[in-house]
Amino acid sequence: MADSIMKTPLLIVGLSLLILSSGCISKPTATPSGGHGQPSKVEPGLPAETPAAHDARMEWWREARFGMFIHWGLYAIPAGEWKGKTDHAEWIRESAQIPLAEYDQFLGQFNPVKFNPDTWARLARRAGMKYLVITSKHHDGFALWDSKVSDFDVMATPFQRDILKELSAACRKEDVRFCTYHSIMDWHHPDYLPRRNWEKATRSTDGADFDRFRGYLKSQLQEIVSGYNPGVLWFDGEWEDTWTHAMGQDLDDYVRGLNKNIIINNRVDKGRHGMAGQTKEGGFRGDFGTPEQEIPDQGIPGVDWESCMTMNRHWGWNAADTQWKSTEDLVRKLIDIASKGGNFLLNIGPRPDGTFPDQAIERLEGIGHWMDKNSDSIYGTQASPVGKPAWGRCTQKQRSNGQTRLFFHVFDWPTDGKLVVTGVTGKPLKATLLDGGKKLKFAENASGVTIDVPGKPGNLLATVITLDLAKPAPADRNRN
Ligand code: H79
Repeated sequence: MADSIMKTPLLIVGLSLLILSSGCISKPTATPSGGHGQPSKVEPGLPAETPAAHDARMEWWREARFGMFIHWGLYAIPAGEWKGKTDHAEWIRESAQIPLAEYDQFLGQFNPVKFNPDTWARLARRAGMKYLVITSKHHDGFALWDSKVSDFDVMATPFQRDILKELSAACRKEDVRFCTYHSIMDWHHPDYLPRRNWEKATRSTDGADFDRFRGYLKSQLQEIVSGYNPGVLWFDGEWEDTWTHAMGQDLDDYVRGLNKNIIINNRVDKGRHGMAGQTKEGGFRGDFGTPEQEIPDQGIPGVDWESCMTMNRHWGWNAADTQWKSTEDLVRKLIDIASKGGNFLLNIGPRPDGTFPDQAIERLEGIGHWMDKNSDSIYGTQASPVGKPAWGRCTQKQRSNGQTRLFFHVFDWPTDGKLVVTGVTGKPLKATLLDGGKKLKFAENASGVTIDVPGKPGNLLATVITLDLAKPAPADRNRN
């Protein structure tokens, strides 16, 4: 939703975060069972998962580091504008207080004739994205697939094409892992409670049954999991009081029962720490934390997390939004996130004709251009062992020969041709420019390593320099 709409609640959340922020994040333990990037307490339901099984299930996701979010639905039609106000998006039914009968009329207008799933999947792959998460259903309740349990779906529109079916097939072809976002909050289903404050007088709750809604949610998820095999189920809209911890556990069990390899975000349960997104302690479900529109200042060792972010100021298509982040900013955000051990889920809000905004395509191509030469410094990497250097960021990889490779992402190129790295432990063996492989001279000194670099950066977005370190144990013991 637009930044401006949530100012008051965000202020309250911000204040409570300040109070709650220290020491509330689960750390990995050696005990078995599911949960949030690390095993957690014993829960009702499914048998416990061993740490090794958990690592195996998370492997592709940890390796991937970069994915595409897609927010698409009926709300793309008004393009963020309602009665002269242009700051709406996927929340428009709520933020513009559109009565249900009026919102339903978008059904007749949804006809994205230029939708080409192959183009979308190819744009994701070419940008270097390894997975794609599309809104199967956002808060408005509209289903992008042929749902047998709902008439509020794409088959009730002139388009009559199953978008999830086509996009999941296209993703398979392009080797992009297909995933789905599914909102728990539902402003359309008669059994969902509560009603919006402003519609309480006009939309009766007579006969509404939240348990029946939970059955509906499960039926839809069963259709999605069995029909399109998403690698991740990305829940949202879990914060209303009607959704409880017990319901979160139950839904997590249900979905994992449908596919034991599926990865589920922490918004299935009630453990999310506001927009900072990490999971509070206390046995809450979810395989990863979900910071929204922010990047945690420091990485959290041993905890899986993914920052989701918009390219401009809205998730859904907003024709008036011109505040696009630059390609440089986006590449550096990806690097920053990788250097802290997280994933980056970067959003696109397609237009109602089925095309991506031109500005989004331009940025995807720019990121892809950088990734073509430098993706080795992102995929399968781990958080920086040297913190945040003054000139940029660092990621690392363990190599099959036992050495460690550090990747230095230089944002501010040294004017004296010397890249100074402090805090490196281990014997440096070899330094290169990642793009092209040119060897660089280096010298060890008391504070670390100084690498001789060319006078100008090879890439203005970020130039990557590698430094290989000898196998830790014997080499380190021989030093001094
Ligand atoms: O789908 C996109 C947005 O529509 C949806 N999440 C992304 C991925 C979203 N953005 N903002 N919101 C939902 C509004 C949520 C606001 C809050 Fe709360 C609910 C603020 C206070 C209650 C959740 C719980 C966030 C902080 C605490």
